[in-house]
Amino acid sequence: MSKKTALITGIAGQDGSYLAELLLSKGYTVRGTVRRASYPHTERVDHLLKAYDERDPQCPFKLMYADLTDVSSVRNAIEECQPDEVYNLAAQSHVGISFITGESTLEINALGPYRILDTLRRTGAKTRYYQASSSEMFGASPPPQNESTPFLPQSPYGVSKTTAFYLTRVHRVAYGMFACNGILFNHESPRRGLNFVTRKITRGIASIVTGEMQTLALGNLDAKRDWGFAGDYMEAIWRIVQHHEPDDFVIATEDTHSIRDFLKDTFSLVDLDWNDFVMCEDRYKRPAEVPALLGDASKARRILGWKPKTTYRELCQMMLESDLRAKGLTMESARVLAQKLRKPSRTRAYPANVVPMAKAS
Ligand code: NAP
Ligand code: G4F
Repeated sequence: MSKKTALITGIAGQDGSYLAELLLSKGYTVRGTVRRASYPHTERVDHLLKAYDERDPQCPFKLMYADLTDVSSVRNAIEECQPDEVYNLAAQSHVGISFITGESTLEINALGPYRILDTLRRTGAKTRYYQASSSEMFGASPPPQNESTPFLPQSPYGVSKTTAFYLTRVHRVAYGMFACNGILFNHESPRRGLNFVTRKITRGIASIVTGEMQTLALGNLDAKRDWGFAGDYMEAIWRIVQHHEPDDFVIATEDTHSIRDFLKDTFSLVDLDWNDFVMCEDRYKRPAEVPALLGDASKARRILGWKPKTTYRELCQMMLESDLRAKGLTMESARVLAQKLRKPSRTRAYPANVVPMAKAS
């Protein structure tokens, strides 16, 4: 078993929680950063907080405060835990919101990694650094995308991640640091944030089935994404950091589906037709879109021996089951409830500002 210490920034996020579980299972001492404002919202890691006694100085799992916009907190975190590996997962991770909060997105996502890298460089320690880079950097570059595909970011988020990608490379090339990028395509789970499209849909279905919601408002349904399971992807990033030399890797399923497909494939699990429940609203459309993402992860397969275990269909099922379970339902009981919601014809009266998808062009 390893005796390494890992520092995970953004540990209370989707990926941070799965990575913490993985590293603890490998015998790591795990330290994770949360922001002051996140502290009461640690649902994704509460099971780990309960399992370990934080008062014990040797406790393998502890949270600490740090904010990537506050360099002194970044330095404190690194000095205090002296990590062998830093996994920088913290970010303003919502692409749509980055069009509204562009400045803070750049501050957190681009300057934040710089602050960590600069601190690590100054310590002179042999710490390995992982940067959570994103397929959003490919932007308008047509699929399939791999490590040689040009970056054409379409959003402030994409630009922030592209900057961080190059800052990571620069620290590797200029200072010989072990600094690597995982270019991860979309990965989802029952722990996905509520305002990302997959979770919005599966949670929406659960609320529709229980009668708490009648309709689900979404934006562009034509975009295509290469969706994998977050748990599988954490194994990939651990392998990137264990590789004998620092490098950049695309991590993807090599399978792509549109939002429309995801709607069809999840609503049909409870025998409903998504066209009866989904509205298209302009406020959920973005000023610029990434039309199609499909990763070519052959380098990771070849060099890291990594491939995803969970299929797209299993992911749809896993996410919907979890959201139904939170409402005390199983897939079977949801199907029974859903029977009453089936529409013989689409004759509903819609509010003036929304267009039923079946009628939208
Ligand atoms: P997430 O659930 O949004 O988690 C991000 C975490 O970062 C949150 O816990 C958040 O804390 C924290 N954070 C935000 N601003 C911060 C700041 N100023 N200082 C310190 N922490 C801050 O995102 P995720 O899906 O787990 O993604 C993890 C990383 O991978 C992100 O960098 C994301 O951009 C990147 N990525 C994700 C995907 C994907 O499909 N999931 C794909 C490619 C790359 P709060 O709870 O306080 O907001
Ligand atoms: O679920 P999304 O918000 O994910 P997006 O924009 O692809 O970003 C995610 O994946 C990136 C990797 O490529 C990460 F770097 C990033 O941190 C994040 O995890 O949107 C997916 C698609 C988009 O085309 C969006 O326009 O769904 C479309 N969409 C349609 N209606 C919607 C909605 N997206 C959201 N969030 N909400 C909607 O109502």
